[in-house]
Amino acid sequence: MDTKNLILIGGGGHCKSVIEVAESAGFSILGILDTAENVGHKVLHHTIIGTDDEMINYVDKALFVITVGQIKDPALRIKLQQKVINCGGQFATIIASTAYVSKHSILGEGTVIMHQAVVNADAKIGVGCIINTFANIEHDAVVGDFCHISTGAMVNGNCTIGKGTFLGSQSVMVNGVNITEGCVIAAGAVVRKDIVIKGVYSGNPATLKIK
Ligand code: JB2
Repeated sequence: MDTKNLILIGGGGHCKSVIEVAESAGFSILGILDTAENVGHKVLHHTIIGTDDEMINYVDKALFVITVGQIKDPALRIKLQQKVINCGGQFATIIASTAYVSKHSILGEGTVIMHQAVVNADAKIGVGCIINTFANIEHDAVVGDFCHISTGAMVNGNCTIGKGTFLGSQSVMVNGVNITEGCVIAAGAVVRKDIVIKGVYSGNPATLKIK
């Protein structure tokens, strides 16, 4: 198998951003899988070549990446990642040409580091994460599986983020704070102390809005 070939799962807005990233990193996109009504449509210069039922046809030809995005809830990304695994598929881990990723950091499979993001020394990023454009993951931070760290978010040194949490654009975690699993942190929120109850948080300091 040519590990520079990719099949993208999901052909919406997030897929466009991942195409930019993947091509900058030297990958070739064989095609996109989406829902039946979208087969044959184009996403930028690439074609939706089939549905998820056709994953099996590509396991020995390409690596996969989930390009359905994630605002709030990672359930669909988790389901699709599992479907790829069940077919025997393998995932690409993609780093944009303009991102900086420390050689002392660890990235999980299927994670995409978007343009201009930074992952600093000894940071650990789980599987299936989106580290979006201009996000900053500082030294020793730990990001759980299937998190989306949105555009321009700041995860400072020694922070930890539980599985499936969404960190909104330009939100900030001050040094060393922890956020539990499955939270939604609104754009611009400033997390100043540990968040231990799953929920939706916003403001500065970030406070619980919805449990
Ligand atoms: O089960 C599915 C499935 N369900 C929806 N399998 C596959 N392969 N694809 C699926 N989709 C497809 O995901 C939809 O048909 C559609 O083409 C795509 C979702 O596109 P949309 O543009 O609505 O959202 P997105 O997930 O690509 O992007 C969201 O998240 C990003 C992080 C948007 O909110 C973006 O603005 C955001 N940057």
